Amino acid sequence: MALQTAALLPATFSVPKEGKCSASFKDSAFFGVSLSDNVKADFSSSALRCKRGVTQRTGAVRAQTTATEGPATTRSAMDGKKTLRKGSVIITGASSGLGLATAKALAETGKWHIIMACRDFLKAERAAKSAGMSKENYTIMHLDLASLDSVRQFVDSYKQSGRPLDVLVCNAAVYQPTAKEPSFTAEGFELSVGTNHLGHFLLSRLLLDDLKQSDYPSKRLIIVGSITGNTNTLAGNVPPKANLGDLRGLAGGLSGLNSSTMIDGGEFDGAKAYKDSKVCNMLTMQEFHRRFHEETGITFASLYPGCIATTGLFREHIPLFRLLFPPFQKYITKGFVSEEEAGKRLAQVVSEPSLTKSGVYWSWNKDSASFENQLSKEASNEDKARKIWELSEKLVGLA
Ligand code: NDP
Ligand code: PMR
Repeated sequence: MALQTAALLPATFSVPKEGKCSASFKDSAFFGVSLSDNVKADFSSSALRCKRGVTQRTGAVRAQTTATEGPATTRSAMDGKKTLRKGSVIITGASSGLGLATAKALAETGKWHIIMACRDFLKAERAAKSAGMSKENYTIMHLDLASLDSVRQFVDSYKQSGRPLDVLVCNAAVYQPTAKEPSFTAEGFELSVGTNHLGHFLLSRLLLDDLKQSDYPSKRLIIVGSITGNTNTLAGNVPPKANLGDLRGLAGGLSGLNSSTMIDGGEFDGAKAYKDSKVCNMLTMQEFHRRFHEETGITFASLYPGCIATTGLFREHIPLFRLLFPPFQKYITKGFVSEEEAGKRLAQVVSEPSLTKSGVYWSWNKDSASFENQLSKEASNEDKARKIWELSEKLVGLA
């Protein structure tokens, strides 16, 4: 297998020490660009494409019955000891991959009630069942991040449920590497940035007050990031690279009408749009930290959980990629992690008392120990973070 996958590596690339990158790529045979451009043409019909305006799933908003919970600690009548109530955590996109594995890991502790915020209610229900999660540990609520109306409805339903909010995990994402044409959210934003960044931006802004009010010992807002948005790594230098430019496309609304569908104003590229959205996720986490950490005590964090090469994220990639990507990551880059391991990592960021530092981008070394990682220049640019915040506020109707 190692031999097979070795043949997929680009003809030349240099790996600097500790993966810090100044890599050069030439003639990348499969995982890079040249071959995949040819193969893309053959397989693109298998991609699940949404056309403009039809991304919003129909289906009524449904929520299981929820119970109001009391203060974070109650004194037991028997022995006078303080006991901590179950924490309430919302996880977006908990119907598969990292979100599901995290929900499962937290449910197994018995210390958390997980609100699975998902666009496909039945898929989420089946996923929770097959993961062996018991009913009393989770609630499924409908959320389609590709519709700002749906985000607002979700927030209203959550507030009405009377449940406290202790941790919010912005995990859901879409990745459209083979798309030749852009698709759009209900409001007409390019789908990847619209879902991964703008949907989550509105969600977290609207739920910030609920987090603020939580009396849980540690309240957290976690936005999942990725190595591929960080150009200070080898993975982040695989073309197309993330680059937000001067944000002219974002300022124009990413609609493709009077502006580009890409944040930097360039030609549509689905893989780049995803990586750009991850940069927005990591910048948003830092902007939250600067604006609200001191005042609210909320821990804001992001992370790269490892390369979980088996998840549904790659569902729109060509079949050959899906076949070879897991062994490539396992045996060549050694960046592979199982869904279970990645779920445990994100569960640590949710609940570990040692991971309360705010403004941090967590990663794990090969012994699975967490460490504070360095973000690329662009993914830590304060000026860009502030501008993205302000432009995003306008796009989602908060300013
Ligand atoms: P999956 O595709 O398995 O999970 C993505 C989840 O997002 C699914 O539950 C999906 O729902 C949900 N989702 C997609 N669109 C929407 C929407 N419009 N509204 C609500 N939910 C939506 O991928 P992963 O588990 O791999 O990805 C999870 C996170 O991990 C992402 O943020 C990704 O960027 C990040 N990540 C992944 C890495 C990897 O190697 N896989 C590496 C680094 C970061 P549905 O089930 O209905 O499709
Ligand atoms: Mg990458 C240490 C090397 C490393 C790591 C950790 C990843 C993670 N990747 C690495 C290296 C390489 N990748 C190299 C050398 C190549 C060229 C052969 C390569 C290619 C590649 C492709 C085509 N890698 C990819 C793709 C994708 O389509 C994935 C992507 O970019 O999705 C946005 C991907 C990924 N590589 C990773 C990770 C974690 C991904 C999934 C990205 C994410 O979720 O952000």
